[in-house]
Amino acid sequence: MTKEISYQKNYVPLTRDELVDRLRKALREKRFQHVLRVEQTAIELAKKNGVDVEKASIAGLCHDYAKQRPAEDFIAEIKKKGLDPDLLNYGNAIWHGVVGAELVKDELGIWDEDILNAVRHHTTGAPVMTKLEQVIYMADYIEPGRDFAGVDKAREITAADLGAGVAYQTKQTLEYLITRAKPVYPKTIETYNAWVPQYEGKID
Ligand code: DGI
Ligand code: FE
Ligand code: FE
Repeated sequence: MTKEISYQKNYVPLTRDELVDRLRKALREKRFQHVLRVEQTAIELAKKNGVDVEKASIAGLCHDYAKQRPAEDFIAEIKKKGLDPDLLNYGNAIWHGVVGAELVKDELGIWDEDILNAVRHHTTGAPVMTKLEQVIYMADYIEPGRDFAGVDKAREITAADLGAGVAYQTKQTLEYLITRAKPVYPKTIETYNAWVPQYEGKID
């Protein structure tokens, strides 16, 4: 059942309906539907893990806000905010979260650092993540529209232990990138070292 919550805490200067409209305008239909599913999955995981449901809704809706922006928007934002120039060596896969969070701040008026970090880290994870960041990282991976090999295992592990879910996704993603000879963003490796070895034997 879809849960629509009414925002009470001023994390965003918009109602939920207005925020949903902004996402609908920023994204193609398929991506917009993914964002709505991530929101619902994030709300469920938030309730289970003692995370603020309002933050989970906002971060779930906003996590891919910048996904369909042209490269020049990200490059301009990297320069404007003085972000790490190494970012210029990557592309949309990394930019839409790390740089996308800056666009969420500038354009949607969201200043809460926990929400912004959840957007920032939703693709790569981070060595230290709040419960909200873990919830968004996992909701993006296991929302009901996902159907890759291993997603049911990811759902089971995450239902039992949110942190183990983080470790499972991080290991799978690194394997996927290496198998395809893709560049690995340094933060992804830091996430791997911080999360995966401590779950050795429990996530395979
Ligand atoms: O935006 P979504 O498709 O909903 O999901 P996402 O933000 O988790 O992006 C997943 C993509 O990002 C997937 O194709 C793998 C890629 N990715 C994750 N970590 C890295 C990465 N790509 C590169 N090049 N380097 C990484 O470290
Ligand atoms: Fe994403
Ligand atoms: Fe996503």
